[in-house]
Amino acid sequence: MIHNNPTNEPSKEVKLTQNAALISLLLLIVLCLAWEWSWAPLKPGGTWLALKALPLVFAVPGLIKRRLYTYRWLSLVVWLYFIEGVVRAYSDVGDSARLASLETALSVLLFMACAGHVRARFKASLSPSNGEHSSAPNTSRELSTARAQQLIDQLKTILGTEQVLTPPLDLSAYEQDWRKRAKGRALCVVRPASTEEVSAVVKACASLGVSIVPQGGNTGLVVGSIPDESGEQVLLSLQRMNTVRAVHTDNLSIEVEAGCVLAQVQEAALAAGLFFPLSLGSEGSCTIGGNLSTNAGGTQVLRYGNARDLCLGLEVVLANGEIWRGLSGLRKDNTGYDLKNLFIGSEGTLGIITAASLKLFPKPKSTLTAWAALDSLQACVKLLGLAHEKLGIGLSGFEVMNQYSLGLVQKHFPTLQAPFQDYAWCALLELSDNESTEHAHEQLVGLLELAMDHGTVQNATVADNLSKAAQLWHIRESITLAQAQEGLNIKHDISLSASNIPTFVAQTDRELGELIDGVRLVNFGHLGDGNLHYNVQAPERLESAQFLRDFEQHVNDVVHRNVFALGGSISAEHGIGSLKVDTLPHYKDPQALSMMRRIKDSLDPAHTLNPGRVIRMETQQPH
Ligand code: FAD
Ligand code: 2HG
Ligand code: ZN
Repeated sequence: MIHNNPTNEPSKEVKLTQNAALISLLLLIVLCLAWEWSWAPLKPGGTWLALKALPLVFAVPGLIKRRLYTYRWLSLVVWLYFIEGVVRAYSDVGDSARLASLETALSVLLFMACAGHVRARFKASLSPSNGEHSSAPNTSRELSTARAQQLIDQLKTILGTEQVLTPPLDLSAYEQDWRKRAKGRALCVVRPASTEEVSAVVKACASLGVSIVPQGGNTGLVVGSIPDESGEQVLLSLQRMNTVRAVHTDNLSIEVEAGCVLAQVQEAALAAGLFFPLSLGSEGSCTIGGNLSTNAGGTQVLRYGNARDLCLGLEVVLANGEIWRGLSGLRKDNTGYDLKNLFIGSEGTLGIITAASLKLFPKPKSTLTAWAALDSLQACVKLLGLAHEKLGIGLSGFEVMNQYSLGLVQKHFPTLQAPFQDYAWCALLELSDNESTEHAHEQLVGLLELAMDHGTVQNATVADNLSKAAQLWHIRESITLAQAQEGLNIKHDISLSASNIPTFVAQTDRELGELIDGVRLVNFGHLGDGNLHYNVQAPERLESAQFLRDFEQHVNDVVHRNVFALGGSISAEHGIGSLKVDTLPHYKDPQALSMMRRIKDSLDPAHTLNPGRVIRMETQQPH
């Protein structure tokens, strides 16, 4: 969006042409009235002349307020006065002919003043601002077009022409979200390659009040990384900032640029004999900047924490283009507020992360994966408790999937067949052991045997090699893709105490079953973190877009109300984006929202960083 800059002062040329236009317009009005008075008082011709003055009178406030369309409209209309004046000057006699000549002259003057004014405003809008306020007030769509072109030219100077992508190039890869829930339109896509370039881009945009949407891998699930539909936002892709700056083996840390793909960071750690535990189904395309901006979770949170817990420091470009270099890499630093944590999870609304210092870990000696079949979600919670008790810190992953979600995977990816069919729920357990594979095996098998003896687990298997383990994880990670193949759907990423999840599911399944005949519930997630993806697919009889139109709001209301009643959160790991921005105020503490607004106001006072995401400010109304 292009925002007005209230401090813009008009240039001398703009003022001069405005004065000339106003004077000639007022004289023209006086002339029409005088003409009526002296030549054709109260006669039909005179009445026409008085009516002629009326549109001119209406134009006065428009000229005073410098409305561009009034100038354009007037500069065309006065041609009628000019032609009429010429005709009368030659055909009339006496006073009437003299007044007609005067009308012709004033019309020419007014036309020139209006045309000059439009030109002066256009020129002013194109003048380079270099961080200073431009001389033209940005009060109209016409002007924003000129400013947009000015900005694109400036961005090309900063980045080189080939790194500023504009229509008619196909920008849909940047403009369409992963879930195909929304498509925006960017003014342009910029692809900076360094922190300094990001800073220069942000400064150029800030000087014109143009908003920026940062984008990493564009795998976000809440529509936060694409532009809105205005065609006035700059999409800033971090993908070219993909250097691993350093691996500090002694300090168990790594410094990477924000556009590094998550898998690239994992590989760099492994190449140094270490381990970076963040792991998501999208790790082949999501970026570390996106992971930090969404505070991503994934499948290892149980043991290692989410993206926030893995971050030691950040480098950030602020909304005014200043650079905060906070990459200390220190594990302890109590010198005031923890600034990095403001940016983590802020979804690009407070600053643009350009680099990060991250924690690495010793690689576990052995990692074993098991698949268990269970009768109920309650049994899954019981197994989780037992796994904590028996495996202790070794438990690094505990995922659950309902039968329907596994059926969808099998339908769309027939080679991905789950080990057991016909069970209401399955659990995927991972043990990371620092002694040996034998030790890990003994522990995991011991746990599963005990759980089967208790009747908690119905059936189970332990993957006896890495490729079998990878295959089990592949099944789990493919649910999102299978759901996408099945059609548009409603996602929920809820957070509850793990022990409350069965109550939530039982209640919500019942309510949705009553609301929507044949509704399909695709439930899976990170039970070990109390994080369930309670996803809702259209009944087979309904077309998915129609289903969303008819039911999305009702479904969301039921799910969110039940989560709220159990003291949970409506977003555990995916964030708020624009999909949940208008839901958040219903479920978040008003005091917390007020503090969030104050933080946003102080770090991004012009609200130009990813506006309309996470939290609405007063200037950002829903479309
Ligand atoms: P984008 O989608 O590009 O951006 C996400 C948000 O961050 C946007 O608001 C954007 O403006 C902002 N942003 C991006 N980069 C920056 C930056 N450098 N500075 C400031 N702001 C920035 N998420 C999980 O948490 N856990 C999962 O298990 C998980 N699994 C997934 C599986 C699949 C198949 C898919 C498609 C997605 C999954 N996700 C998961 C969601 C998504 O991958 C994560 O949210 C991820 O962290 C987004 O990273 P990205 O680089 O794609 O960010
Ligand atoms: C996962 O856990 C991701 O696989 C995606 O968070 C969840 O598709 C989803 O709803
Ligand atoms: Zn998840």
